[in-house]
Amino acid sequence: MTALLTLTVLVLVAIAIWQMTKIFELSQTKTENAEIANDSDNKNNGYLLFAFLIFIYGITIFSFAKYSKMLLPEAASAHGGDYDQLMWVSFGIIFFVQTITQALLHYFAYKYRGQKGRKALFFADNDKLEFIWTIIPVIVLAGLILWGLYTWTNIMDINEDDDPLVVELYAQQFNWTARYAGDDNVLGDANVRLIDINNANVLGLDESDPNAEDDIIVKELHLPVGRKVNFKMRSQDVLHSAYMPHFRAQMNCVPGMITQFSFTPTVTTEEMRLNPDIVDKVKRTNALRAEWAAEGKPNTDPWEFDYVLLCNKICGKSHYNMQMKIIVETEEEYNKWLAEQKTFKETVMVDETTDQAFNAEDGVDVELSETTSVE
Ligand SMILES: [Cu+2]
Repeated sequence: MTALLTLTVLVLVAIAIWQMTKIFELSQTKTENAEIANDSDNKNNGYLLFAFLIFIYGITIFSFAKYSKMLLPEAASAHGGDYDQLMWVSFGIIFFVQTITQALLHYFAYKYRGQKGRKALFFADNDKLEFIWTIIPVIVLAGLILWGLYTWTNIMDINEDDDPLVVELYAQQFNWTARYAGDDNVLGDANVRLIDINNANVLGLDESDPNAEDDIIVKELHLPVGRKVNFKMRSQDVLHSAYMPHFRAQMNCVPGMITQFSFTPTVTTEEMRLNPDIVDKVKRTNALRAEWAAEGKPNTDPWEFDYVLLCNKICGKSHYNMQMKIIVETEEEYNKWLAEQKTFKETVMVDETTDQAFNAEDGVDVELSETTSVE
């Protein structure tokens, strides 16, 4: 009720101001119509265009100075360099063209502003001009598109050559699970209908498929540096997207089908932690966290850099926190870690009558309780 009254009062005040303005205008004795822009109005608008141009350039320089540090560090995958190069060349061309066209656009709008007695020139066409402004974008765009297609084909070349590591990324609201193909490097069949939470078969592996026996299910992704990884993505519920920004990799996870992406990690986690951009970012983040800790805010433990797998499709209320840690390490470290993990056979198929067989240490049990508690 109060809101309605306030609104009514505001509307009445607005009407009163409008009426008073009208009366004021009518009371003025003037020779020319105030509704039509005169030379002085046009000139002012012309100068305002220059002011707007300065604003555009200013905000561009400001953004570069303030936010460049937010950009990702150098790519940590074999194809990442090509991807970045394509993006930076596209950015460069857009930046160059936009800087020049904005200046011309605003300058000409000022130069040919309305002036008493000035008439527009009728200009039918100019073949030469039209040819120039058609052929330049055609050549530039065709070049970018061809280069983009070539890069895309190279990146999306998923094959079984070079003995790739086969890893499944399984998405569900709101967490990730990874599955290694084991000694045979072949993932066992899986189906969402075979999921048996009570028996810890969280990914719905087909227990009758011999390929599933040596599969290893984990909540932390370890990758050996320099070895190609073929990812096979599945989703349990809605559209998710497996996004690994440091590796310049992203692929949608679609319920009912398997999507794929492949890349070779080239920089270990330890090496990336020494990258100047990362060192700087960690320093800035931890300075901020120290400030928050002083104010008694939660979640202020010092942060250490890690690669992450994020979800990049808004998939529900906890989408923002749907992530999994990725650790890139040497072949030896990777093999050592893998040897410590239990296979599907060891965790689920050994004794189907008890939940005790399930290894509580690898964290999948935590994931189970989350799965059942999420609405
Ligand atoms: Cu998601």
